[in-house]
Amino acid sequence: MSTRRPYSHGVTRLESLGLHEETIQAFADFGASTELNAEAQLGRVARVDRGEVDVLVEDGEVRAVSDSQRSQSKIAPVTGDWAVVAPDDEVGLHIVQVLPRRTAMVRRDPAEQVSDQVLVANIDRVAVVHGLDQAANDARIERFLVLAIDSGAEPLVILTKRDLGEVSDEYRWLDSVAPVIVTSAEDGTGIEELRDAIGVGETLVFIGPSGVGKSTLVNAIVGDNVAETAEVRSGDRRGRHTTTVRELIELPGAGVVIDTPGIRAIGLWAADIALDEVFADVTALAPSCRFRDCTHRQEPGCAVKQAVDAGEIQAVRLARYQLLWQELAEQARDIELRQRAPSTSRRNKRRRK
Ligand SMILES: Nc1nc2c(ncn2[C@@H]2O[C@H](COP(=O)(O)OP(=O)(O)O)[C@@H](O)[C@H]2O)c(=O)[nH]1
Ligand SMILES: [Mg+2]
Ligand SMILES: [Zn+2]
Repeated sequence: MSTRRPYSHGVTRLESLGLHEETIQAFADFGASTELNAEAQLGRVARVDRGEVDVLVEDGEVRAVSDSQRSQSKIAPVTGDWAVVAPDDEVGLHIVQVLPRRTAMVRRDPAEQVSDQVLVANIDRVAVVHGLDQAANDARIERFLVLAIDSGAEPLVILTKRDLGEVSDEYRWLDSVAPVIVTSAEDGTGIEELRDAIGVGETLVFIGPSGVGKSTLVNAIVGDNVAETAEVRSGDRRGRHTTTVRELIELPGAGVVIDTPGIRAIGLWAADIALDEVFADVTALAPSCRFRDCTHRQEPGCAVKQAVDAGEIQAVRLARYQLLWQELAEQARDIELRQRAPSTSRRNKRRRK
């Protein structure tokens, strides 16, 4: 393998797809440590469909087999991953290696209390999408924001469907946590602003429940430039209305956006620091509580309780913070229990609860 080959031409494409120096280095290091097929090349995973993966490479898109299932020790690729693809006699084009992730959005595995699941990788911005046609759902937005910040990417909130609803005072708290963009696909409000938020080579992922307008935003961002639209559409065999997989879409000359299917249940995973950031109004007061380990429930001398009594913090917001905090604390305890009893099958342990 030559580590240079993939960059000899088409370098701008991989760069606009978000290729960073550290990934180039990781690819070179991997090539130096392994005997690789001369055809091996670097690419970015656009979508994963069971064992098959679509990978954007320097001059197009290839479909490769992910053999992480055959080999348990291998990291399974997710959308946004940088991976080494190469042909082999047995399975054809396949994913040889997933390169280290710069950032990753991780949730608790919905099927397992004590393991995690990477949703997307190498993202720069996570846009939490909420529709203004729906009632404000602070609990959901807070949870998604914790997930967003925990990924290592910059959070962003997008309030869609401005034509169908007002941006009431209920949304004001968001301003202290993340930038907010208000959009309407109906009249084009905020689309330019959103497009400007995606720098060259940057990756933005949309998250939120189904129906809030994530795919519509993707189309609006891409559709403004007819040539880009044609190019993106030609590589897109699926309709956009039913987003079933996490899908990476190229904005030629700009960056990439990742559309996701609606995520309803999202368990947090070891996201304590991000939690404190989303609830900075609460956590900033904690050092003033009399007890260092104050839970802000019944303790005397609790500065947070005082702020609630004074009307500075809503009691419901404190309650939501405590709920998420408890979720993470229970998870940490479960993980510790599992580590102490390594012989117990994870599944059995889960069932017994
Ligand atoms: N009125 C209005 N409808 C919108 C807007 N954005 C999306 N929609 C509609 O909301 C529905 C769901 O949009 P979609 O993009 O599929 O949502 P997703 O599930 O989050 O990807 C579709 O019928 C869209 O036409 C908007 O800004 N205004
Ligand atoms: Mg969609
Ligand atoms: Zn307290």
